[in-house]
Amino acid sequence: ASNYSFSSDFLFGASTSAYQIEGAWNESGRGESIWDYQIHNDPRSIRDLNNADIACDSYHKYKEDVRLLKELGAGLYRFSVSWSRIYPDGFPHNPNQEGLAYYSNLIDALLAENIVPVLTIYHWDLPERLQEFGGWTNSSIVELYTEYARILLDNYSDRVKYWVTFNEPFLICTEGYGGPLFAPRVNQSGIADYQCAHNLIKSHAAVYHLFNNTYRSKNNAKMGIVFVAEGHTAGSSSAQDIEAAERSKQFKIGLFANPIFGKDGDYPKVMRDLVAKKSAEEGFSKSRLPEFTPDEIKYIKGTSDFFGANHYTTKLSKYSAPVKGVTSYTNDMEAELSFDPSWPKDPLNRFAIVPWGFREVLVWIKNTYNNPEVHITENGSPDSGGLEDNVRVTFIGLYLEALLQAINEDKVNIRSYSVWTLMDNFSWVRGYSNRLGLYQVNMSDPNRPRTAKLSAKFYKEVIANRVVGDYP
Ligand code: GCO
Repeated sequence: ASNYSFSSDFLFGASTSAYQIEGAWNESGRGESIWDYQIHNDPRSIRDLNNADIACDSYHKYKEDVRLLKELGAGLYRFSVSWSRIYPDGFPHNPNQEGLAYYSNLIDALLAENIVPVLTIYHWDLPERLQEFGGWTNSSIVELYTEYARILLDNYSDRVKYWVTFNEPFLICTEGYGGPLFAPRVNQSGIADYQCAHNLIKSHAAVYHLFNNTYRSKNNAKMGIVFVAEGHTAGSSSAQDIEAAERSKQFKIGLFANPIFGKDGDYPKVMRDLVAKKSAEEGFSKSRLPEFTPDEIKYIKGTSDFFGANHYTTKLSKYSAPVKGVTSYTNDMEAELSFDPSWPKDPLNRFAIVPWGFREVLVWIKNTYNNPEVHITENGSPDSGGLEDNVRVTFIGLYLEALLQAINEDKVNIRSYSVWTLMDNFSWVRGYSNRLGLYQVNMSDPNRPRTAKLSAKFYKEVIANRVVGDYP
């Protein structure tokens, strides 16, 4: 237990995402997303051969979800909107009124229980039709995303206090457009296609300016963005590894955070220099990393009211010499990431449990981006889903204690903490084999019943008492 407590205005919550919980994939006018398309055409791309056609069936059971949040005493709920439930083919025409009504009803149900809605505009589920035009690698996505965000702002900015433009741009771009697993899985050779990052950052800035100019005043809301905020600690005390740890954070967090939160904006200098050098060696006529014009740098800088941090684990970062002739994001980074074998892991052996690494990366964010307002938008630990989730209780206890140290000793400006996730849901390529919920969902029961695990009871106590209770 820690001798610190959470202030009365600190918000506790839980996060989910549309594709992972809603189901009703083709009901009430929803169009096909890149994940529907991938899974329906290649079921083997999901490790347990499952799909999210029904998932937690939250499209029909959202009132029950709100009841779970109320039971926890949650102060906020972070959820995402499915673009293809609003504009079925992604293009801004014939908005789907049933889709607009679903999220309006969810927001009203939350407000009725004094739960603050945190709306994520994009959490990975691009309408498939837009991917046929290249998706995030086609610069026309900027305008399409802006029009999608506009209709959400028109409909919900009277009630939504916190807006998030994107969830984990790092995974959207380096996995979706540079890896073999995540939809849409183009560039499977790992070609570092920074075009996705370039268009995504411009999309974010365009929507922030739209929000700031036209919608913010409606109820003094805030808009931000949510990043993968994985910890990277030097694999040894050598100068090379200490530099590798900084460089890998600049590549993994800074790629998206520096243009928005950085003192001078633009991509991190270490990235611009390294990718330009490699691109020349590879025979490219110019750097694979696109350039922002001076006006774009100014337009993008400062376009966020808060820094959303998703944190699961920490890795050792060690210098890794670039391999000639390989064009990939990790090769550009010149660092290899690994878990120290002495660190404890979750029961599925997916993440190392390193609470001091959480504190370390929060201090790095504070120092690197001039002490922004920080929200912990995801933090959790996977297992195979039993009700006696003692490891998850211990994980949350340890990480909340690290959070209290970051707030009270390092003075990091952290305003909220949300567990990933409210209930067991579709964990992308891991299907339902990874369970991260505070509530168990029985996926073989058509009613998808939710049952509180030990961690829900533990978290409820933390929220009620504002201190971290004893844990196993
Ligand atoms: C999972 C992951 C979560 C989600 C979330 C990421 O569910 O398997 O651990 O982190 O992927 O959608 O933002």
